[in-house]
Amino acid sequence: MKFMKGSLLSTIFLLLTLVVLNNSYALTLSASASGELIPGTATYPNTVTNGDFMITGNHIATLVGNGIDEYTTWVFDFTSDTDYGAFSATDTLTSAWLTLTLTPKTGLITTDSMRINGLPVITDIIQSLAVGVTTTIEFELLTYYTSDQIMGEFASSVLGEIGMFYQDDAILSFASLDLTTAPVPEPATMLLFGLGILGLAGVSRKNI
Ligand SMILES: [Ca+2]
Ligand SMILES: [Ca+2]
Repeated sequence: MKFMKGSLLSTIFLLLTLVVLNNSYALTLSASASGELIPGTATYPNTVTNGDFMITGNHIATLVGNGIDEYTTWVFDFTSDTDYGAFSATDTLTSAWLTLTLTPKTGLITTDSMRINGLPVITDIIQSLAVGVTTTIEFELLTYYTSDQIMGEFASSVLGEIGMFYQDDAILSFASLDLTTAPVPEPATMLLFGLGILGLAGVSRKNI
């Protein structure tokens, strides 16, 4: 009975250790884009390149780069993250944390929206921002999209890149996205687990 108790405690300890080890394998990939608070301007159909952001106008609002009635696109490129090689598009995301610094330029910010390319628009956290004030907002994209939706864009077109779209009454000067995947058992952890079991078996044999 005494041995049984010891063995049980060892097993619990081993399992707890594995939980801790597993958690340490959660991966976060980060990508960012940045540009000037006041970009250059152009006349439609010309576009404005503002650092990592591309600004496009339209045939009605032909002044491009003033932050009024225009589209901003950019790409989050995760391929240069040092953990990119260990990251798999088939993993499940536990977080997709977006940070956006933007300056609304007209009262029509109340109709603005953003999205990951091909996914539904996000509007609620943008539309009440103050005009003329540079604001940084941060939020969890998993509130709006599923892990599969985000990873679908991550894997489609160019692997490791997520295309973004914003319209239409603000200048974007910074954006970043941190993708965190669920921890998964690694071969090293499984080996440790196997050794642990062997160790327990050894202890029990000695005690018998
Ligand atoms: Ca414009
Ligand atoms: Ca608008």
